Amino acid sequence: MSEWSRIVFHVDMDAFYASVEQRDHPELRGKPVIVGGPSNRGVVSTCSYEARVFGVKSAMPVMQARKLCPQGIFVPGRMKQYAAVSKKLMLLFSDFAPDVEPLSLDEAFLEMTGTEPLFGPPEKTARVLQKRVWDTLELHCSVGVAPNKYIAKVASDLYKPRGLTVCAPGTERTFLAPLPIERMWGVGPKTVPRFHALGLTTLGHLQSSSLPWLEERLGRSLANHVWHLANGLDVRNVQRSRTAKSIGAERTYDKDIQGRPTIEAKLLPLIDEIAASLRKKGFRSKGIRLKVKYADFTQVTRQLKLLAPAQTAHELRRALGDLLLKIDVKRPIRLVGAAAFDLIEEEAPQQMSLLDEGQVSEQVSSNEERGEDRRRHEVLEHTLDAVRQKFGSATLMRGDDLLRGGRKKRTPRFDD
Ligand code: TTP
Ligand code: MG
Repeated sequence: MSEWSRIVFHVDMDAFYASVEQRDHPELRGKPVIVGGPSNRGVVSTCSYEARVFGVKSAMPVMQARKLCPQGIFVPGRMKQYAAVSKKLMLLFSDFAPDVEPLSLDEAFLEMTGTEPLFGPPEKTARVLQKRVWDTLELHCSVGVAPNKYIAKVASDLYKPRGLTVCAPGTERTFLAPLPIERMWGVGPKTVPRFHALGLTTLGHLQSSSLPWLEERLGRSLANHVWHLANGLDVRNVQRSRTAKSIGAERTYDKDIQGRPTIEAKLLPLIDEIAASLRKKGFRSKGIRLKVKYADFTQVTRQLKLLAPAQTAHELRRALGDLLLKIDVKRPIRLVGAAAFDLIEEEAPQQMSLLDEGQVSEQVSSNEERGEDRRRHEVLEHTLDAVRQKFGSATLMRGDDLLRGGRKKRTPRFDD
């Protein structure tokens, strides 16, 4: 059996913005590339490792970087491109891990616990991941492999670029002991002197201090934080990506459709799909969007903010019913789509919001009535999810689905 009861990867791209520039502009490869504002007044975002040997660093004024590295090639940043690369990167990570927690554009935690039977030992998997990142994106990354998030994050940064650093279970304290106090999470340049004044310059010093002694000198909260981490104790979970911005569904039809009843009928299964996906992923949506592409390929979208964050088909249907009033349903339509956006995690406290500007006026009704109605439908639809999961999706149909099957002529309506 494996010695690893928990495996966390932290992956961080090497000289991210600068490497993307070198990748996209081959003439920059092997050169000291400094990404920063176009004027001398800006600061350096990052620089290639070739520029780092001159002492150039992130957040340094461009003026200073020019002095340190006169031969440096200064390029303005292209945020859109970095964001696009980041998206591909995070997608690639999700091939390896069920839970990916992005920390910024170029770094993420991957929960790798339980992946050994599939991928083999974590060190080997980390190498495969590095190779996959290179083969797919032509970029290098460094990986930290550890039994928890804190150590994984420290590890990925230790031997850059192209580093692979493993801290095996049972070696946490010896791994951390020699590291300087600056490696502690949450200890910035302003706090470092407080530790130094107490003679604490390494994580090992924290390990050999007693918790009450630290609490007395640093306060309870900071003392507990640093003592636990220095001893390699970190139980925080990798939080699944919150990058989902919207959940949508759309269909293109062989024959154009038109008229409100037909469009409503076509929207119903899409709404069910979106609502089920919201519940499955643990989101509520604060906005809903309707998209229609007409036969002549012109596209119209209409959206509104919801009175309260929603995750039932019932609520989405009402909102989309309001949005349908805002489009021309008489013109032939080739595509209909809907999307829930502005997503929040399910646990987030729910508040009845006041109407936002631009909200459809028909939504105004008694908040209390709506709240009760919403809760009833949530319970109902969650129950349907559970029954469907257990007995299959054909087990339960809404009344309108049954009607559709039974009496062909009747078209289901949103207000059924
Ligand atoms: P980092 O991962 O901190 O830096 P890096 O990827 O450039 O270099 P390495 O990890 O190999 O040390 O940050 C990721 C990107 O975030 C970086 O490419 C540019 C941007 N960034 C800034 O814009 N300003 C900053 O002060 C820092 C630190 C980063
Ligand atoms: Mg980086």
